[in-house]
Amino acid sequence: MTNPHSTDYDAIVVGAGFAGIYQLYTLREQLGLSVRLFEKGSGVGGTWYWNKYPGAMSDTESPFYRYSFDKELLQEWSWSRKYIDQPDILAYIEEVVKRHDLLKDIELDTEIRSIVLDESTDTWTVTTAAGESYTARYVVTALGLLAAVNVPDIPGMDSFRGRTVHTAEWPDDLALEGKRVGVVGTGSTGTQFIVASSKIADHLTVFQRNPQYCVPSGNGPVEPGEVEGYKSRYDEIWKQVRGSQVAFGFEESTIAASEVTPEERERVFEEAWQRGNGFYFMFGTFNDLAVDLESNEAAADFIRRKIAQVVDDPETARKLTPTQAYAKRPLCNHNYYEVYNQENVELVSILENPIVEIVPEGVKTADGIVHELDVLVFATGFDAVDGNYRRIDLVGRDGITADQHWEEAPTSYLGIATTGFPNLFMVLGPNGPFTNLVPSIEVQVEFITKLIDTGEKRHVIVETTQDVEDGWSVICSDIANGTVFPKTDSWIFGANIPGKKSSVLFYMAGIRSYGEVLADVAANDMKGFRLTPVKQAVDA
Ligand code: FAD
Ligand code: NA7
Repeated sequence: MTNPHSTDYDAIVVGAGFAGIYQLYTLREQLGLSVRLFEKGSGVGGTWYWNKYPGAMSDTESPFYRYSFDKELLQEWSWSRKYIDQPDILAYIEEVVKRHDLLKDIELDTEIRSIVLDESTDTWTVTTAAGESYTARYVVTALGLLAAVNVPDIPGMDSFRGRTVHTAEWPDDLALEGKRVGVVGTGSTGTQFIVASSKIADHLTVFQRNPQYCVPSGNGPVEPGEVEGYKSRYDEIWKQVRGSQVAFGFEESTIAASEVTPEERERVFEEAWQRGNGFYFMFGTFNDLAVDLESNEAAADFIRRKIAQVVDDPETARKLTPTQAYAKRPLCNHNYYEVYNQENVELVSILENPIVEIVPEGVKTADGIVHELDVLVFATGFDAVDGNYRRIDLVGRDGITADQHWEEAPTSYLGIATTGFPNLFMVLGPNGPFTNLVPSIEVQVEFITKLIDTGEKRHVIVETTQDVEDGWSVICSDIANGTVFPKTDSWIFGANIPGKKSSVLFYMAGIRSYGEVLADVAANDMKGFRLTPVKQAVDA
């Protein structure tokens, strides 16, 4: 141990999803630090531990939704469908934990309530919900960017006689067979749930606020030899992924929709529709759908026409058809619009006919109808990015809390560090990369490991400063404002939570550009980080 101050652990990690697990691994195995990871769930897996709703799956294609660091596991672990379902992702994460013997350093069922800096010793005290406190010189928060659940406040919620559940808190004992189910929300989660539950439930009522664009996923069994093909190419695959923009394993298009004929646009969109995948549709077809409103409208128009073709009832098709720009996180699903041709599925537009209250029998809408239900599901998303940070007492220099520091907006340097919080690093903090997330998690964890290694080897405290953080915020805002994404309200800007100030929450220039920034920081003596000598312990 290089620091004269004695602490319980060198480093504490909070959160046992993809991010925290890899961080525990690198700090322990590469730096040889003593590390404790605290996780409030009863198991590891993060997102994939909590989200057990019917239909829960990744919409990143299977080969690319996994770690790259364990080369042996890449060869051993197989998959049978184009996309991996939640149980398989969870089993995969559990296998990683098992084979690297990580569980011995993980404390499950332990919610962290506060993380407080002691400036006299530059150490952090981390306190659990049970009131136990631990100290460490470094803290890595891997709290999840889509993990703090958002449940709307609707009058009469408590009066409902059936069961109410948020998709990210799906209980093991809730079966939908033979039930009348209602679902509020038609985002990525909602559409997955709708497709799956429409096959199980007796009757499904979908309460849709803003309709979204959804393209086919192309899901299905893998072709013979497909998995082996990927396995033989993993080195080049990860190089391509980290050298791309959205890290989804395909080459982004270099052709602008604005530069080709309408016929060519139609051909390319149709090909992408047949291929499947939301990010592919937005970034693999043309390079300007996310930055040029006219090109974006061409894609939107194509999807609208598909909805009209697929959905039999014109009134249902009208309600399902978005009019806004195609500018939220792109969705994909297998046979989503087809579901609305089923007799047991009913669509209620709560934009036109709002929910007024929940009553014992179900959901009452403004037209006076009570939609009778046994189960009411909220697929209403998350207080994204900073949500979990606001739910703990995170106190840095001068007693300033993260909440106070982020009063105007959650900000950071590189999505990793924020001013006044020395030796505390975030994975997927505010203004980190907007991509397929496991590759970006790996990039960030590896960089945080370098920062901590710098602290250890040079006996310095590592922290960022306000001017540097402000500079990164400007870069992120400029990039985001050059895209079409601010044209709609969504969690990408924190605009889905009532009362939350809308702000830029992501670095939208892609993983390649992000990696280049990190490489430049590292090559220039950790540019943007202040490195100050560790204080000597009073009684050392
Ligand atoms: P998480 O997996 O969210 O883990 C955070 C952990 O921190 C949780 O286990 C939580 O319990 C714990 N925690 C939080 N606060 C505390 C506390 N105070 N004390 C103790 N523990 C705490 N991303 C993609 O790239 N592709 C996809 O296809 C995709 N699909 C998704 C589908 C769903 C339904 C959801 C919800 C998300 C999806 N995501 C997807 C995003 C996904 O969250 C990330 O890909 C990734 O799993 C995030 O890993 P993480 O470790 O950063 O966070
Ligand atoms: P999203 O994308 O935030 O979607 C939430 C959905 O819930 C969306 O349709 C919302 O409608 C709807 N919603 C939210 N609040 C309300 C209220 N108060 N009333 C009615 N409807 C509401 O969350 P997801 O979980 O689907 O996806 C988030 C990410 O996690 C996703 O990218 C995946 O990676 C997993 P709105 O559009 O706001 O009108």
